Amino acid sequence: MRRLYEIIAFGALVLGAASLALTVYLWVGDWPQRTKELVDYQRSAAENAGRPPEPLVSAASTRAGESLAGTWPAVIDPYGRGAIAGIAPRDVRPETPSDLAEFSFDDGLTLEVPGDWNSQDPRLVFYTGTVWYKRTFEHRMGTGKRTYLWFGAAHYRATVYLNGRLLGEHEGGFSPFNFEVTGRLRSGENLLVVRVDNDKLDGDVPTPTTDWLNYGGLTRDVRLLQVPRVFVRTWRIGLDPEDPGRIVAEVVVDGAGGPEDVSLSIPELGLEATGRTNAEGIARFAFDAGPERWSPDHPRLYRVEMRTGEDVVSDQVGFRTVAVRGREILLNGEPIFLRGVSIHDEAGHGEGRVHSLVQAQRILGWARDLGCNFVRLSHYPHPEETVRLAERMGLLVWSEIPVYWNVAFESERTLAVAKQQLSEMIERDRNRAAVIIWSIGNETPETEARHRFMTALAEHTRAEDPTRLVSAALLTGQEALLPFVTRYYLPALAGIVREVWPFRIHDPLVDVVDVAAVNEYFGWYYSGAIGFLGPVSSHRARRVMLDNMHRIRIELDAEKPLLVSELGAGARVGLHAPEEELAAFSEEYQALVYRRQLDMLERQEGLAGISPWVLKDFRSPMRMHQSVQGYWNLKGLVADDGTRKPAFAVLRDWYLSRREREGGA
Ligand code: GCB
Repeated sequence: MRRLYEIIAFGALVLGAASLALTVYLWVGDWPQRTKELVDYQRSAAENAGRPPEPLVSAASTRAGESLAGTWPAVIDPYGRGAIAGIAPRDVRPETPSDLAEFSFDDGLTLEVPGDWNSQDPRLVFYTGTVWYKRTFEHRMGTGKRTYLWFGAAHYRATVYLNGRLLGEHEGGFSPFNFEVTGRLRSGENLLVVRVDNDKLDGDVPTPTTDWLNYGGLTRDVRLLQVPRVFVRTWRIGLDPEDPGRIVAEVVVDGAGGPEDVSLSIPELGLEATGRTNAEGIARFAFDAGPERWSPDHPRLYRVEMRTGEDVVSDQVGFRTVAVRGREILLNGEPIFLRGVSIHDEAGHGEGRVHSLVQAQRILGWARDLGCNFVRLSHYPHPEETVRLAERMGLLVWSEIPVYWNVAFESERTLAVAKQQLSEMIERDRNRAAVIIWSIGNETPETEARHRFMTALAEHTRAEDPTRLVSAALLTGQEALLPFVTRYYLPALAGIVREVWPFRIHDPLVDVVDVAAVNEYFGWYYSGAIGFLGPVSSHRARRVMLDNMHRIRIELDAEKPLLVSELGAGARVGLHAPEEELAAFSEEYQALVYRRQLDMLERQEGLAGISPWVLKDFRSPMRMHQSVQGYWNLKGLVADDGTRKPAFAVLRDWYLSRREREGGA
């Protein structure tokens, strides 16, 4: 018996020693290179799975560093298999003819970065899933510097690998994010691999179903940023909402061991001050100042310069106030009517998502020609360049997160994802004077869970930025439509026409927001549906609606500014029919709808502005009438190639006459 114990004890000892030796070998052993890489990869995958990016470095395009834009080898991976054994992340290649490889970046697809993948390869037009991107770059170690790997946006999930190791992940397709890579770069060649997955789940923001194309990829620039050890990471600067005779600023310093001196100057105003960071790394400033106000008439920007230690960074900042008073929106204390248009982030000319200044100029140039002083950048944050350009052009901006239609309102995770997207949008654009409205969503159907969710988002927005207005584009659901149809529209179809047709919005979200924004489609869906389902012909249903549209009044339960955030009709360029035919998708019908809608809105009380749907036709898999729509939503005032439809001139004339009446740009 004793002998048996001895044998067991000895066996256990040998086993223990062997495992210890193996462990030591695994950590520090002289592995064959390939095995070591695999172990390093596996270790990083275990350690960094789900690791979020570091806090955002502001104004990345103004920072020293280099853009990694260019042509990147890429692999389409519909089943998401490339991560097995780190094959794709490590760019494993066969070394001998006998090596079996079932993945390779070489001699296959390449994609331009920045750019969505859908517009670059016919196989990817409607693709949903994973694409692997690869980029190698040379790096020379700078001493005393920190390096960040910055992405303008990756849609929808990005998993980032540097030199065969997982760095971390980011969820949300429209905001910038960055990983600090100081100490992780090699001198010489570095390997960057990014897995981008545009497959969305029901709990994501947005959900898989949207009325726009699910553009995937590294849609915005990718950069390496170099900053000193201690640097100005972000700032907020603007007029004090409590006392607009003062400019207040907060500068956030990263990497400081203790208090740091920070100076802030606005040379054109002769202002300069030095402050010290507090325990959170924040230095605060306040100046008595009377800068020229930023407005659409006068989009004045001032250069603001911030310094700490070796770091100098500057921004172009406009100063203005925005507030509501009763049913008015006030800009710099004066009521302003928002002559707007809704815009999707598409460049036109078949170029997919906007990723250059030239493209942003094209799109915003059309809005400018339309006579706009306002753009609704729907339904998600557009590129930073677009917002900055709008600011230089004097266009006010509505910026939105993609809480679109029916997201998982009951889910805590979904709320967290939506809040993160809000925070990232606000963090990026909080110093843009042009942005006056943060929108927390679009057409969310009224339920209690949705109300809790949206209320939490509104509170979150105000906590992050108390200086702007909060809104959400409301869905005119059954509560508004049913009484309208049964009391006014159906009787009119039967020949009983009432003088005024109230359209009352009861949505409790109106109480939560600062500006009540309503999407309405009297000239398109509402009359179209009656004609389709009801006892009258579509032609008659449309005729009666159009002839009575001037009677419609949108009513709110609250004394708040009303913005008609969508209205419109579809038209295909080249599709003509006499106006009396009321032919869906004809250019004439769209123009008629605009005329009647504007006639109605001219009489609307408490109207603070409009942003019709939509500036340009845009790709949408929901639009399946193949010979007419061909997977495009055709409600644009211009076609994708910029051809103007007659409705463009209708809206422009109205805007120009309003501008004349109201004054201003
Ligand atoms: C809406 C949505 C927008 C759609 C539009 C349409 O109400 O907000 O995203 O594209 O209607 O064309 O139906």
